[in-house]
Amino acid sequence: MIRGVIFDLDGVLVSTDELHFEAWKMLAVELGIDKFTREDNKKQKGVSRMESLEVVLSKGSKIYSQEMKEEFAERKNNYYKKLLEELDERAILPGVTECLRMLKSNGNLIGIGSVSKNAPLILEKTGLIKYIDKVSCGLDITRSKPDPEVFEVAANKLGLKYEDCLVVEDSLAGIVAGKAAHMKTLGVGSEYELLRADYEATGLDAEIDWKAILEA
Ligand code: B16
Ligand code: MG
Repeated sequence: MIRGVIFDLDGVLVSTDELHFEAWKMLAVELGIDKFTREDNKKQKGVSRMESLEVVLSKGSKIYSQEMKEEFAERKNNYYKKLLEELDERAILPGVTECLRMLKSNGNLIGIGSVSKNAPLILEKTGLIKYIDKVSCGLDITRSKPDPEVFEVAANKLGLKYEDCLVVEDSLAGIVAGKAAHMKTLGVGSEYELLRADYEATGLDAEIDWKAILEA
């Protein structure tokens, strides 16, 4: 029986994955890297800021010091935060609000499991925070997905056993992390068929048999 649902944020509840791509693209251009594409961006889903930077740098040929890499990551985050200034409820993906309301009225606890350090800001700006019982994000963890830490922290904060939680994710790293935490997984998004989750859907606006998932 599922008692808590732990949602990834970027790409599941909000469309901020597009803004991440724009900000990384700006940095790539500045570094003279013109081969960074949307296909590369898929590898950045659910992984930490520094790991995402490595994906960008792997498309160029220069070697940089740790200090320079930290400056690049900070620069990208500043671009990203600038883009987040415009963020509001319009960034909430289709079906999300209805889904969160349904889970609340069903008595389920709702958590966030995001490796983003900007997760609290995004939840505030979109107004989604009012549906969320506990947030586990990049500020709470030392290891990013596919390590299960972010979901374990979420379940611990919710006071739930791991096996009583469902993880909703759009990235392979996130599904692997959810399984490693011994949680059930629902894969959503355009690549859901590649995620090998326990359940799958094109998005939270799709036909999902929540009764069967929650009572399994
Ligand atoms: P930040 P999620 C992840 O969020 C993104 O998918 C990933 O692309 C990003 O690198 C990571 O957050 C770190 O984000 O730079 O804001 O700390 O999908 O786990 O909600
Ligand atoms: Mg995601």
